[in-house]
Amino acid sequence: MKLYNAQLSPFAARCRLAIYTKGIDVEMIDVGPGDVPPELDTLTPMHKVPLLVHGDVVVPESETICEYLEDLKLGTPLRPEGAAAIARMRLLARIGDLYIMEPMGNLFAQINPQGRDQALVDREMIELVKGIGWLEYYLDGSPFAVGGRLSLADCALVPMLFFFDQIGPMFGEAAPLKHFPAVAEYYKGIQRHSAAAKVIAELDAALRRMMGNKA
Ligand SMILES: N[C@@H](CCC(=O)N[C@@H](CS)C(=O)NCC(=O)O)C(=O)O
Repeated sequence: MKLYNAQLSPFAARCRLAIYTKGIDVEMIDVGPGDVPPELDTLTPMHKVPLLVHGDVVVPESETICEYLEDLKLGTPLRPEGAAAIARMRLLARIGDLYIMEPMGNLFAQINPQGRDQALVDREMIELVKGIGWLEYYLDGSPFAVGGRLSLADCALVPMLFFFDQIGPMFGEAAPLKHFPAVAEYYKGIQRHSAAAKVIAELDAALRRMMGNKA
């Protein structure tokens, strides 16, 4: 099995967290900016990472990849028990995908203060804060998003919260998580999980490389 991966991509990081926690053997093919393996475009017209290739099966989209790995029943299961807990897991991941990653992606494009569109930043910040506020409602400060162990909800949320924590200061908010105590408590707790800590360290290194390259 191979994963076309980018170390800085929150979507690829979500899949890496699932893969590391499951303890399964997946070859990582790193795709850098301007360094896209030519076969990628023959595998999908979507031109995005992550992309999983498993024999003849080609799976784009981080959530679909994570659910596919679950359905293969390899390694540690990452779905909680019971319909209600599974619905909660999917809801949290969906809040992240639809209402957090969307404004965060738009803000990420505005990191450079030169040429920044402040009206766009103000608009997207309102949306981002709204999305994190919904997480605040649904999280209870436990170290795992749902139940007593890591699930696909954590795989989705950990990379997002890493970026939320990091980009706040770039837009004048030194400690953005302090406004969301349950989310802050959760994010602190989940970092005691070794695979989550590993993915956060990888994102941190990749972000520093990117910022260093820009400087
Ligand atoms: N919804 C997709 C988003 C994937 C995505 O946007 N990946 C970015 C990297 S963070 C990408 O490959 N962008 C290249 C492009 O859109 O051409 C997922 O969940 O996997």
